[in-house]
Amino acid sequence: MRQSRFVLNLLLAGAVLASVSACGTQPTLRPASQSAAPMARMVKVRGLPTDYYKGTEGLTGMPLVQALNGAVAKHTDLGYDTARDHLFADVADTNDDNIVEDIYTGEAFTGVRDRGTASKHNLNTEHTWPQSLGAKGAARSDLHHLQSSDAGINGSRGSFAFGTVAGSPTFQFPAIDGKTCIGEDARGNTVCEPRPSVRGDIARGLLYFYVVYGGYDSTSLKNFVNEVRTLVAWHDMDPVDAAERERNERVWQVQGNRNPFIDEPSFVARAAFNRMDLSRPSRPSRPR
Ligand SMILES: [Ca+2]
Ligand SMILES: [Ca+2]
Repeated sequence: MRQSRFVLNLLLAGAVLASVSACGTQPTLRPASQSAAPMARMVKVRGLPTDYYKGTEGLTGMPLVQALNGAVAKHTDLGYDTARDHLFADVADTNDDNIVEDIYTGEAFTGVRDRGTASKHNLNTEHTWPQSLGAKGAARSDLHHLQSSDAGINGSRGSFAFGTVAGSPTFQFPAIDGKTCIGEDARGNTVCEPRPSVRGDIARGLLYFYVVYGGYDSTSLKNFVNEVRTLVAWHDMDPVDAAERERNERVWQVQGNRNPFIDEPSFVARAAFNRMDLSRPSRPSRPR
């Protein structure tokens, strides 16, 4: 694959200690207009049962988060092996061409059909909410926050929060659209700033994770409290597209629950994550 070789060369050139300026990937994506859309505007979404979000009408803030938890938390725990097979076979390959991209660079890997063929390409499973911060048990296998990633880049990201790199990146990975950087944010915390076209996807996966697992005692909100403002901004900058909707349908088909922020983007603004006290005890409950 010409594109694959091109990106690989870029990676080899770029995955070094960087001496250039900040990540610098000014978003060129159009701002979303749907954030302020009222619930009444909700469009008909393929596969979405008409009463799936029943009980969320008129709610905002933490009451909305708790109602969404009630709607989406219950799902089938596929187990880690089966979940990863689905990730590489269909969830991350929404156009069914057996080509799966690395989330952070867009590098294309051909002939990927399951976790075994993914592994041959050094492609592994990125937990956008780190395992060390609570993606354990059912959460470890929850496809809504899992992404395909080159093992090396996955390792470089480690368990750093997502955010905006302010100074010179420590690492940068050139991508097919911009680059993914790791470096310090304006407060001196090390963060990962992904390429622009996946920022919204990652944000919506993490907001889902908070809704479903935020109430677990084993879930650490250490990253989330620092990254949530950025995630909300990324949700607006990188709106839901057709491929992301198709991904949501495929997760729904295999694990039986949906990401509400893909189905109805205005839930993000209504939840008012920016103003929510994430540390208070009335966090969402454990899935039943
Ligand atoms: Ca594909
Ligand atoms: Ca996107």
